[in-house]
Amino acid sequence: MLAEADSSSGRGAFITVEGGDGAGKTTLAKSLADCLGQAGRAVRLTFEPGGTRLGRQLRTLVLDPQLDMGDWDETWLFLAARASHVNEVLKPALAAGELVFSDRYSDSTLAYQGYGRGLDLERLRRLNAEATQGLRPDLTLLLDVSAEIGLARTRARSSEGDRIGDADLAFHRRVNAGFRTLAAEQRERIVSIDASRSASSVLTDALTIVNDWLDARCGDS
Ligand code: Z5A
Repeated sequence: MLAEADSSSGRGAFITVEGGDGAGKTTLAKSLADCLGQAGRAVRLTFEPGGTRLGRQLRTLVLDPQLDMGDWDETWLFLAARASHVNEVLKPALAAGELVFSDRYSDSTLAYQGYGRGLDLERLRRLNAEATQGLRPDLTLLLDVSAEIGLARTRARSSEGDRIGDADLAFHRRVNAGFRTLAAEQRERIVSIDASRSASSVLTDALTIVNDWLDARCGDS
């Protein structure tokens, strides 16, 4: 089995933003990248599935509501998108010393395919480690909001559904509970933020967490 490693072997820092549908990840990741970029840091904003050309094609397939697929088929598509993301975007950006924000990464597979679909968590962890070549986030911001609030936000934004977003409420509740379990298990890496509040309150908290983390990391080196 591949050993998991954080990005500290490179010069950059790898921060992921996770949470259920409509938690506000994309909104937050963009704002964080803007704020820290304006503060003079070399920042890279990327996302899954879809941070590469292959990833965007796989995203279209995996979210297509007209396409039936098994739970493991779905999983392999997310893992293939992740493998290309690691090779083409994440590793080069971290090697160049960038501060990388990824809107979703490997915790999403544990939450959605593991806790949501009920697939074997240990197998998913092993496959994640292979697809990522052991690249773990240094810090993860978990946007915690109820499935009801999250889905109401995404449905207010668009009536167009997708294969995973359209799953029933019980599925989305399991996903959110799964994210909370992951956060409780890995307090050193995953920090939860109450995302039921305004986007500006969420951003303020996230900036404090990230800046404190960056300062502490700087002090350690
Ligand atoms: N998936 C998976 O199953 N396994 C995996 O391994 C991976 C992913 C990587 C696509 O991801 C799907 O793939 C996703 C999980 C699954 N499930 N679905 N569907 P995605 O990230 O592209 O999809 P998403 O989570 O549904 O993204 P989203 O709908 O765009 O949600 P978001 O990024 O968390 O929220 P947002 O776009 O920032 O905001 C949504 C709306 O709420 C928008 O109108 C905002 O203006 C508004 N908003 C944002 N923040 C707030 C606050 N704080 N208050 C009020 N309104 C807000």
